[in-house]
Amino acid sequence: MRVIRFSSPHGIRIGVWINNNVIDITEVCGSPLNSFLDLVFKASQAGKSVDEFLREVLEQRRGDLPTYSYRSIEKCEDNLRLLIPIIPPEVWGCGVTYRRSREARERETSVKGVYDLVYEAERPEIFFKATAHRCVGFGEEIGIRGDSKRSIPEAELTFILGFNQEIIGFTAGNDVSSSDIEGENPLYLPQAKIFDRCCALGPSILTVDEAGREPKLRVECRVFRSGKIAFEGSTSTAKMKRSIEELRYFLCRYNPVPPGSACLTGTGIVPPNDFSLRDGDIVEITIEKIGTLRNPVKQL
Ligand code: DO4
Ligand code: MG
Repeated sequence: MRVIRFSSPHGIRIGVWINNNVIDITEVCGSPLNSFLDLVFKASQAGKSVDEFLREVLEQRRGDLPTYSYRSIEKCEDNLRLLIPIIPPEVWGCGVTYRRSREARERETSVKGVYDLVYEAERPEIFFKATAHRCVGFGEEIGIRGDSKRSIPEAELTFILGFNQEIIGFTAGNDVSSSDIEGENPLYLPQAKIFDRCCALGPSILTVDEAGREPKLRVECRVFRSGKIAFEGSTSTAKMKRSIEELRYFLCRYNPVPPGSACLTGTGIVPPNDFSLRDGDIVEITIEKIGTLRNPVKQL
């Protein structure tokens, strides 16, 4: 199933998104559900998977639960607003997991060979990407650095970790990056990756029950400038060199990543070298079954 976090005149809500309907499940279990992690916890207390738990709740209570149209939440109608689907204590990123990313980065870097090496190595590239207060949700501005000449969106399938470092769901992530800073020297990677509003997540969390552990999903990225498409590209997670489990394993090895953390799995879509995001652009990332994450760009 697909779960969203949104606000309504009643406060912050958790909803199940089915077709164009969002069913508010915040009040279905004794104490209110505050987050997707809460839902995972309540389901496990009941000895059920999240989808089993939700199916049971919907069978028993669907008629009495407030229901909204997803479009009205997306458009912020009636005091409704889509929120980041989880507040991640940590966000990590994986790199060079697609051939396209390796080739584009090898072309742009001043230090030849590092991307070729990591693409072939047993150990993947995994880097620290963001904390919750650097992340934004649907409709919020993503940042591009004022000291970068080439900022790009990176559309990435993103997994969310549960209480035991297991994957509990997937969302879409935008690993907004300053590719000229990264290209100048790979040691500048933290500055190319971590800054104000450097990561967008959303719009929903697709449960692992529905997605499976190794989902093969179409990923699309579009950038709109003055109403026209300035860049578009697509890929499929089937083209990823590494498995999701391999990335999760290396991320969590000797590393106590806290529950609710997110990990972006790398991009298979890289805009051409003469493209840079600009203030006022709109970036849309669509991942099959997860939905479309849309964010305006703000030059920092
Ligand atoms: O190697 C630098 C970052 C790579 C990355 O972010 C990606 O491949 O998505
Ligand atoms: Mg990336």
